[in-house]
Amino acid sequence: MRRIDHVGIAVPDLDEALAFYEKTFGLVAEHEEVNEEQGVREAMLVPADGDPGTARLQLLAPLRPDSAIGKFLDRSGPGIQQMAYTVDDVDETSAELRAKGLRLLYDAPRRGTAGSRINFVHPKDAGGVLVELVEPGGLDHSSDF
Ligand code: MC0
Repeated sequence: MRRIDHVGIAVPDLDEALAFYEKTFGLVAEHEEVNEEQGVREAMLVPADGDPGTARLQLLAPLRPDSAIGKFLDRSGPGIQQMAYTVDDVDETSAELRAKGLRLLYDAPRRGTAGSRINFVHPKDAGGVLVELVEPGGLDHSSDF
């Protein structure tokens, strides 16, 4: 693991959550996108005048009730849904974790935020925390939004 990439928070309404985080904590969106496959509309937030290398806060709103975020909201309500780590090579890290006996959710990495490649460790194998592995894409978040 290189660093904490982002912490993902499930929210019912992305626009309301964006307004709340900006007004309350001074966090602003540097990137926003819809990921149909994951069933989310999401935004990556940073402190307005913060350290550019800081970990991001990700707000995740469901596109459909039967999506991962829709189910999470139903079961637990809004709150922290995932902890994401930056890795150099998601295939390699996934293989290492599988070899340690952890269940990875996907056989092969899928597309994440801003062209990243992602996989997840099942929360039951990681102390009750859904762990996301993120191999960053080539896209600069800020130019994308
Ligand atoms: C479920 N459980 C969790 C959990 N989700 N525990 C901690 N954190 C979570 N987020 C627990 C349940 O409470 C249950 O515990 C057990 O895991 C099995 O639940 P399940 O019925 O299988 O739950 P499902 O159907 O909701 O599936 C959970 C699973 C799913 C993690 C497999 O959410 C999934 O596939 N997630 C990966 C994709 C994802 O999260 N996409 C949205 C973010 P008990 O004790 O009751 O048995 S997209 C994203 O993040 C991208 C855009 C990006 O960053 O680039």
